[in-house]
Amino acid sequence: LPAALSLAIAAVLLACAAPSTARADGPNPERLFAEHCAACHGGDRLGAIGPALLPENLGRLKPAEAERIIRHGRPATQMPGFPVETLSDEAVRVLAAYVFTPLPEVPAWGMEEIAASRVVHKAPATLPEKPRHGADPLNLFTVVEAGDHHVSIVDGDSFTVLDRFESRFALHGGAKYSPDGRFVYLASRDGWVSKYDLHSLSLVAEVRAGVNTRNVAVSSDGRFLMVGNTLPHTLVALDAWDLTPIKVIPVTDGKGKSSRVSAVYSMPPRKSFVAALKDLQEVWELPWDDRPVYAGLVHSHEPGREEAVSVPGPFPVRKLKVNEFVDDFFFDQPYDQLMATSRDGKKGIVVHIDVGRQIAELDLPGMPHLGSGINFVHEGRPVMATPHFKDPVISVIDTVDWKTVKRIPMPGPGFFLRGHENTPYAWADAYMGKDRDTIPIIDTRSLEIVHTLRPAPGKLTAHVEFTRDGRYALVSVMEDEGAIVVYDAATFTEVNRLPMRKPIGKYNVWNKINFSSGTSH
Ligand code: DHE
Repeated sequence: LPAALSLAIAAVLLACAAPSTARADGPNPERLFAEHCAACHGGDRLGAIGPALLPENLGRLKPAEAERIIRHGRPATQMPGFPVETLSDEAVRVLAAYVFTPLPEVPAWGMEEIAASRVVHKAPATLPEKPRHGADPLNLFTVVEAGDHHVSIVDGDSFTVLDRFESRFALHGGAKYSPDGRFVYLASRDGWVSKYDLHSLSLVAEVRAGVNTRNVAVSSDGRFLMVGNTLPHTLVALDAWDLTPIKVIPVTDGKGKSSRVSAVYSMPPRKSFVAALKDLQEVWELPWDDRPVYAGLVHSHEPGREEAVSVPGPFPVRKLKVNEFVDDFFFDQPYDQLMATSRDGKKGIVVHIDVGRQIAELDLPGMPHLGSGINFVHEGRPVMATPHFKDPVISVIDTVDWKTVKRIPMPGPGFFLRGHENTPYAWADAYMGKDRDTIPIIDTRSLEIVHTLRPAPGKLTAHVEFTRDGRYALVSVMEDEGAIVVYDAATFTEVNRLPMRKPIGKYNVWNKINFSSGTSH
């Protein structure tokens, strides 16, 4: 870092760590914020050294928890506690309420702001050609630890942690890999996209692609990332090489109405990204190939393979009209058809992507969580299974005639579901119910629960991922003093337990890059 910048950062850190001792006597939230929070979180609340403090970015944080953090701080971070001599109970309440108030208008976050935010930690061309660790590079797990905002890289054979590094605040959603499994891309709720090299175990580059981001997708040729934002209403294409922004695509209907992005995924067989929109009755397809418009240098990690050619862009948008506002979605395994839930969670629809419109409705009440769906074959028919946020069932749907094959009763409404080609079992959870410490295991042949695990009685347990061969299942005990518990996937016996700080998700390189039918997209 340049010395002047280091000094400036040190000054701000000092200001964060040593809150003003002047007692706040007025309940004016703007004044309190400016005095006590702005130095780290930005005067506009869009974040600086600390995260953005906007309702959209705070995820599931409750106001009472926000008050506790203001009063006591966040251990192992720069966030100090503010004692009662500094902030009265009323001032803490006012501040907590303030950060849950939406901004009066959507802030500008275009090419200029995105480009200016970019940090290159290591020039991509200087990265090693071979892994600097002895582990199987395709059987690594990226584990997102929300407890102290860290990421652990775990060897999927020895179950040891190869690296643990501080992430941006509140990473969310699946880590995404380059098609060769070498790089991992992480998105934070604050819009930061980070690129990490699994060969050298180091961060490569970071860029803030939005103020509030849903997720990121990687093109299957490894050249592009597409980021879906809810603030502002944009999709942002990045060069996967060093995260240079390529294009900001406003999400509008062309008639003055704009929309948040629900999620964006890549559809490898179609060489395109697909985005669902929360506020327009449209699904967007954005091809990354076949349109030689954006001329530039195509980077390659294979030495000597860089070439100056025209590469795809500027991501022309194909708009598919649907009858619902789409929130959460899922694909059949060939990526021909897309299942989606309506924003009110009462209905499901099927969109045929080639036909370009909705072709069926689904009997899916109780807010299905399609993003966690899995595909498998049941009695010779391709089916998908999904948990529901509101109903204690897993629905199994035939993906040819779109009829419900079965609703499997569960101990509680669940969040995630995972399978693998090499096991007949699908592992669920009861995240939203009172038995949230259980992992029910379903036999995909009988569609019955055949076993229930309770890895840490009384503690929230959810989200499973298999090793590349499907032999072991890794389960998250999602508490601050939590763990990844490794089970033999055939006998359901525990084989290892790694302490982790609220490990919310874990992603196996092989399963993700091969788009395993049992994992998320
Ligand atoms: Fe998630 C994935 C949306 C709350 C943990 N979640 C996703 C994805 C979306 C999404 C769009 C897909 C991203 C991807 O992988 O490309 N999540 C939402 C919501 O709308 C919701 C309900 C509210 C919100 O706050 O945004 C929500 N999610 C949560 C949580 O509270 C969870 C349990 C913990 C957290 O956020 O700290 C949580 N979401 C996850 C995880 C994944 C995820 C672990 C990746 C699942 C996977 O296996 O790929």
